[in-house]
Amino acid sequence: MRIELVELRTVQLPLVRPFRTSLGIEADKVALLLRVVGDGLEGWGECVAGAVPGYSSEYVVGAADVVRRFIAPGLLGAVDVCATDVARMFAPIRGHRMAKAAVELAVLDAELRGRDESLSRYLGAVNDKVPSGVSVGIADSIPELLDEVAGYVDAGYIRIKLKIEPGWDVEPVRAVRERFGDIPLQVDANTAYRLSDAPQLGRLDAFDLLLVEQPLGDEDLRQHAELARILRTPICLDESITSVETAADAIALEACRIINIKAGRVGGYLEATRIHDLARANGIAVWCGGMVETGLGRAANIALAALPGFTLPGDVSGSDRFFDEDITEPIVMTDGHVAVPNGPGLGVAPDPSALQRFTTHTEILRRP
Ligand code: OSB
Ligand code: MG
Repeated sequence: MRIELVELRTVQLPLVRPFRTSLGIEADKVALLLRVVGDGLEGWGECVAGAVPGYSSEYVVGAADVVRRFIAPGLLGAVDVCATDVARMFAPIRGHRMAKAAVELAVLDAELRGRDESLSRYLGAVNDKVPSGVSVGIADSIPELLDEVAGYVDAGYIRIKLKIEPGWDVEPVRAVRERFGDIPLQVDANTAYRLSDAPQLGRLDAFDLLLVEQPLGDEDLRQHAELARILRTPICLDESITSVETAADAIALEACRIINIKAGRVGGYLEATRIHDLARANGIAVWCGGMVETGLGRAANIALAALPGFTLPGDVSGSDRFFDEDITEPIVMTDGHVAVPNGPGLGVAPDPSALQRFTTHTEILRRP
């Protein structure tokens, strides 16, 4: 398509409850949304960078700056842009995968709408609904955690993920196991441990967890491989997997048995499918991670999670897990599953009134 306009829009949505991880606590979701317009088509993308560079080095204002200065001029100056060209076009810009992923998604959404094809079909989805897991933040006390988990179990979520950190690991896991029995359960440390914590992490082996996600630092592939030889619980990597190349290294080093795929973290949905294919060919299970996306990114994640290698439930919860009101029609979880959107492109679009109410900043860039 010939892109005439790029819109950068920042939204801020209150969370139904603060979300606390080993990285910090957030009461609102701040997201950068991108809109591209051209050839009579419109496409939307959501950038998963957070308000602060905690989960990764990217953050909302930085991502907006990269798009404004280095990506939008390329998009607006090109005769024709195809989603499959976006990664190559902007490869000279190092890193900034979350910003690039959002751009690629917006272009892809527009293109797919133009030919009336859904993102799920384009990516190779084989399921029309996917099992819904939920990520549960660090609580102030065990009783409060159990109340929150009870709400999700009653709502029908079929897998629970507990955020952990040193001082909040064995006891919450034990309490959830005692109260809820053998539900599918896993934990996520967001890099909070060191290899020298292996004995403490080893105490989690008693609880038959599906996996322990990213216990060590994002650059500690070799140390994860060492930890994997000590633990019985399978290691899943999140932050460490930033590309198909790092996925290949992690697999070769036996640093993980499972990969959490987040399209934003790896530079886009196209790279995400390549990691899916590589993992599948190597007998590595994958599941779809989440970044507290609005309905836009959430719909795209559900499409990805419908690919055949996604054999574990993802962090693909209903919109109401995080938001009283979403900027799109809400993603609804029923009977432990979310439906894979089948409309053209993302299959959802922002509601103009909700979008307006949650917008904190808008910037429009046009073809010179
Ligand atoms: O590590 O998976 C993570 C949210 C923000 C940043 C990192 C992570 C998360 C989650 C939430 O666990 C998953 C979701 O969106 O449901
Ligand atoms: Mg994680």
